[in-house]
This record gives sequence, structure tokens and C-alpha cells, in this order.
Amino acid sequence: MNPVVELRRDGEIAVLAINSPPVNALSAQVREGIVEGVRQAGTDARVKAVVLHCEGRTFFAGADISEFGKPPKQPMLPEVVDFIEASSKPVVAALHGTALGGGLETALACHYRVAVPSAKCGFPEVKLGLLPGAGGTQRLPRLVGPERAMDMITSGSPVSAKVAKEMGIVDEIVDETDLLASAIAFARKLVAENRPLKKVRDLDDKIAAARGKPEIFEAFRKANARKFRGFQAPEYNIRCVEAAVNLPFDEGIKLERQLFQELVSGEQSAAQRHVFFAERQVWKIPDISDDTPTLPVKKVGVIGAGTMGGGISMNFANAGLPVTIVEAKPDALERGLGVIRRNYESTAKKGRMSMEDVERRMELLTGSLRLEDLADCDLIIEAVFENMAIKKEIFSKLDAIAKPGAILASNTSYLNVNEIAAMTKRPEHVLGMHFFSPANIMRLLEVVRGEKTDKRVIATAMQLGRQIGKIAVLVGVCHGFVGNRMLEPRQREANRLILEGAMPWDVDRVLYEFGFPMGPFAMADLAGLDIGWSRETSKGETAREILCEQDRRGQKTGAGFYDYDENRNAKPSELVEQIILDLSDKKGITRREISDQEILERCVYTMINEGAKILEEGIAIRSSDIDIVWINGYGWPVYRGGPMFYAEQVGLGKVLERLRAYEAKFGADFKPAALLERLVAEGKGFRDL
Ligand code: T1G
Repeated sequence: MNPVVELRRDGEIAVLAINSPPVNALSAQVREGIVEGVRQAGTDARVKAVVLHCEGRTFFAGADISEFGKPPKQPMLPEVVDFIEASSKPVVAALHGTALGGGLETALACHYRVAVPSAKCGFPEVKLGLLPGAGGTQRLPRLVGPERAMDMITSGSPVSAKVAKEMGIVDEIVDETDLLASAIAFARKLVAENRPLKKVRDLDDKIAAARGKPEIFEAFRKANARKFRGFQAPEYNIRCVEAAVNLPFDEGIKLERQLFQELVSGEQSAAQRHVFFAERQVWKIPDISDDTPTLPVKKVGVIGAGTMGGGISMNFANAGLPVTIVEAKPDALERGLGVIRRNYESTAKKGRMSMEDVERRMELLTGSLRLEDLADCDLIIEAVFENMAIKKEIFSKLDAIAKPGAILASNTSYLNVNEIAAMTKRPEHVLGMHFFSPANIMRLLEVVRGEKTDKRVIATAMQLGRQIGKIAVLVGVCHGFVGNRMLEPRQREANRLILEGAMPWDVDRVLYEFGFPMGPFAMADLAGLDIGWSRETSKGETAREILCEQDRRGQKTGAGFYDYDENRNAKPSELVEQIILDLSDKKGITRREISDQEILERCVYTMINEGAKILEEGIAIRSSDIDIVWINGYGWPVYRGGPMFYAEQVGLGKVLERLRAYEAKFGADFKPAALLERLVAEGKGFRDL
């Protein structure tokens, strides 16, 4: 008797009911139960058709991801789907929730599919560095055509039931309230009308026109080259769809199987599967249980209407929460609200929001010049200039104004939250909420736990993070928390490398090829080289200072570390090269040939080493949290899993050996963290902590 799969009969219709919470993942047990159920229904003369129905919140949400990388358990999913399709009696899939990956493949092997309006269908495998490996790449194009199939499987984004119906994936949209009864009625109709067994594998009309036309696939590759840069899986998915068009079904299946095996055993998929589970781990805080009561947050206050304050406010307005934004000067307030409106209007122009929506969100935003207007807010976020004295002054004033029980948060990106909290009589209600620019876009939120922050306040901030669509990572108090603290050694090494022999464009090229969207010097030009710089205090000690002194402030001045053309395309600058050569000379540094490997190791291994210190100090709960910070806040390529996961793929022993080599050459900045030494000595990894 299979504990998660049950076969029931409703007259001549058999119902194969699956109940394997939380998401009916197609684990070995579920697969076994499905095959046994279809077999029994097949041999039961009373049964004329079968309905495949999942209980709980969703139809199969895919293969069981936790099984990948482990010894395979029979029956494998390709056999299961072939067994369903080969059934002599029609099998109807009843879709609700999220029919994803192997779940949708199972549905496509059924002869008919019905869905409730709220259902979603998709192939997210590419987000796991994979491809639909149970016939999805061969059946989907036969139903929707190669272009739409490539869109779906290379984006990984689900489509609604309505769109799935239009595309031909779903045969009928049924009543939201009673899917099972509707599916059984649909199956009865099939039997009564003696409708044929519709096998997707036999369809050809949607692919015939594309046969022998490689230009279709070339055009798709070209149009998505930038988006797919560095990823292995998208190309493999495209090759499978091309095979679906040009090869007989079974040969296409063979290629799909081969390419799936290559991906599932590869480093990129291992990294992206790590990230899948890491994104779900961040919400689990060992000493704060899921049932910790949270505080009500119905009204939010934001201090500062600059770039950060404006972006932060939009998050809460987007979630339907009223926000009062306080600024010191009327023109700054007007400018800030103007930027927000223009942001919303440009989103509306792109068709991603209606003008009614724009007005609705703007109505939720109230500007003010008085801190006192925040007295009735449940949460107040300070987002002013990164200066401790100013922040301390604001928090001591806020403490007198804010109502009892209000949460006071600072958007500081470096400063000591405990010191800020000490300016109030309610340090247990003070914490950091560190957003990333542009705050209405960037998914990452570092929630900074002060030494006195109450558990309910932390639980509330984490829940709010989820509510405004962020991925919240809980971190402790130290300079720069997790992200910025690890960024400093990378920046330090990047600046040293250009004095020792590399050029800014060498360092940027190495990190760009590694997978970052851009290197540190191009990033600096984008942000502006004069952040925190002033002519009065400038000493011409660094390339950056000298460039600022020469009014090369970055993209905004058309010149920085790079020269920029009218389309902001960057090219290496001979003048900058000379400035750097002269600076090395002035500092008595003999320049030398520096390999790409040294550039990468010095920039990345120092970050990893800092990450190990962060774990040692308990500033991060687990190494995968650090990975989530860097992937969602600093452009670390997801297919490398994050700095700590990457270190394990390289081998902690190798990282340690290289750090020791650099320590011998360059000194204590490369001194390996004690934790790294210990883990290597014990033959363990960060994941074992
Ligand atoms: N396998 C194993 N565990 C899974 C899982 C899966 N497919 N999906 C979810 N979980 C766990 C998750 O780790 C969490 O566990 C709990 O379920 C709730 O998930 C051959 C190769 C369905 C949209 O990529 O996108 O099929 O943290 O917190 O926000 O071609 O889960 O509670 O211990 O995310 O409501 C393709 C992955 C697989 C879909 C629900 N399928 N899942 O979101 O809940 S590859 C996917 C999701 C494949 C075949 C191929 C989401 C969800 P815990 P949750 P949610």
C-alpha cells in the first residue's frame, strides 16, 4: 500500500489521488504509486478513464529536487510519463496550484488536461541549471510551437491557466471550487463521446513549419545572448527544442536524456540547486520559532526622500501600506516624491502597471517636513546620509516621538546599530533594515539584529521583508554587516592589483568573465567616483582621487577609469593608464605581469576568507545565507552558487593554500581565518557547520 498515492473509483472513472505535502514533489514513492495506480486502473475492466489529482495546495511542483545528485531510485520519471501516455484508457490531469517541471511533464503525458483558473504551469528547470528531462522539451513544442516552447523553458517563468489554455497546454478551464468533480465530469464526457487518446508525442502541426529552419533558433539565441551569458542550461534547452522540430520523437528524447544527464551532474546545476534551498533556509532562525508573534505594521514612516528613502517607500506602497516620508527641506521632499512618481510612470509606460495603479500608490505616499508626523507609525525607517552623528540625533528625537511598540529601523549600510539603538530607551525595538539600491528593485534586505533587539521585532522585520517581495537575511552587527564587509577586501585587492601591474580593465574583464555583471572599476564609474570624495581632502594618493581631481568622475562626466562614448560604451583610457603607471612609479612599486588567475584569487579568495570570519563571529547564521547576500545584493553569478559554495567547489584546501601563499608574499591581509584552517584540518566544509 503506497502511503502517498491512492486509487479510488467513482463509477467508471478511477481517481489516482496523490497526497505528498508540502508540494507533491515527484519523489520515488510518488512515482512508484503513480505507475502502480495506472497499472491497476488499466487492468480493472470497470474503469473507462483515469483522473490524476493531487491533494493539498498544488499539483506536482516538479521532480523532488532533493533527490538530484543522489543514486537514482526507480522508476525514473521518464518511465512514469511514458507509462501514463501508453495507457489504453484516457488519463486526465487535474491541475491546480503550480504544475511545474516534472509535474507539467506528467500532465503533458496525460491525454487531456483540465485546470482551475488560478493554476499556473511552467518549466522552471533552467533556474536549477537543468532542462525538463522527462519529455518536456519534446512534448511542449508539439503543443505550443518551438518559439513559445523556447520562451517558456529558457525563462523558467510559469504561465496562467488562461494563457495555458490559449497555448493549447490545457484543454478546459474548470470551476475553481471543485476541481476533482469537474475533472471526473470531463473524463465521463470523454468516455461518453468515445474521444480518442490524444498523445502529444504524435502531434506535428505546430513543429512542421519550423523543420529545417535553423535561423529560428539562431535568432532566439542572438536575441537572448546577454541574458543567457555564462549559463550552460539555456543553450541545452534550445538544442532540445531544435531536436523536437527536426528529429523523430524518440530520438529527440534520447538527446534530451543525454543533455539532462550532462547538466544534472555539472557544477552549475549543483550551484543553482544549492541556491534553491538556500533561499528557503534564510527564513529559518534557530532561536526564533515560526510561531513567534509578530507586531502589527499598518503604517510606515521613512526619514529621507533621497534615492534610498524613495525606493524604500515604494516597496511599502507597492504592498498597499501607507507611508509618510519626512524630509528636512521642501525642495528635497518635492524632488523625492517627483522621482517616485516618474519611476512609477515609466513602469506604466512599459505596460507593467496601469496609471490607476500609479495613482493608487502615490495616494499611499504622504510627504512631510515634520518628524512629529511619524508619531502614529508602526515602523519607522531612517534612510539619511551615512553619518553616525546625524543618525544618533535622529534616533534620540524619534524615541521621544514614536508611539510605544513602534519599530525603529536604520537603513545604515555599515554603522553600528547597537550604538544607534543606545540613543533610545527602547533598544529592544531597534534594528537595521539595510536595503540595496535601487531599493524598489533589488531583492536583498539585510535585517541587522542588535544585541538587544526583541525576537518579535526580528520576526516582524523578516515577515515584512517577505511581504514586500524581498529575500531577507538576518545578520549581526559589525562594520558593513555581511555584504559590504566582504566587498572591502575585494576592493582593496582590486586597487592594489592596478598599482602592481594590472590595469582596471584587466581586473574588470576577469570578474566579468567570472560572471559578475561588471567589475569594480566599471561599477565605480557607474556609481560615481566622487562619492565620499572632496577636493579639499583629496591627496592624490589613489587612482580614484587623481581621476576626481581631473574631473573624471565616472559615467556622469563621460570619463572615469574608462572613456565613455555618447552611448555610454566604455573603452580603456590611455590617460588613465599613464596616471596609474605614474602612481606606481611615485609609490616606488615595480610593476610586473599579473595573471588572470592571481587577479581572480586575490579578489575572490579574500572575500571567502572574510566570509569565514563572519561565520566564526556568528554575524551570519549559516554559510548559505552569505551566498544569498552576494547573489541578491552584489551580482555574484547564481550559477556559481555564492562565494561560500564556490569555495567548496574549488576546495577549501586549495583556497587555504592560495591564501597562505599570498600571506607569505603580501602580508596579514591574507591571513587565513581560523575557521578555514580548522575545517580544512578536519576535512569538513562550511555546509557542515
Ligand atoms: N523538490 C523538493 N522540495 C521542494 C520542491 C521540489 N520540487 N519544491 C518545493 N520544495 C520544498 C521547499 O524546499 C520547501 O521546503 C517547501 O517545499 C515549500 O516550498 C525531471 C528536472 C512550488 C512554487 O523547480 O518553485 O522537475 O523549506 O517554501 O513559496 O524535468 O516551492 O519548507 O523545508 O518554496 O509556496 C522543477 C520548485 C523541479 C519548483 C511553492 N520544479 N518549487 O512555493 O513554498 S526539477 C521546481 C517552487 C524537475 C524534471 C525536472 C516552489 C513552489 P521547506 P516553498 P512556496
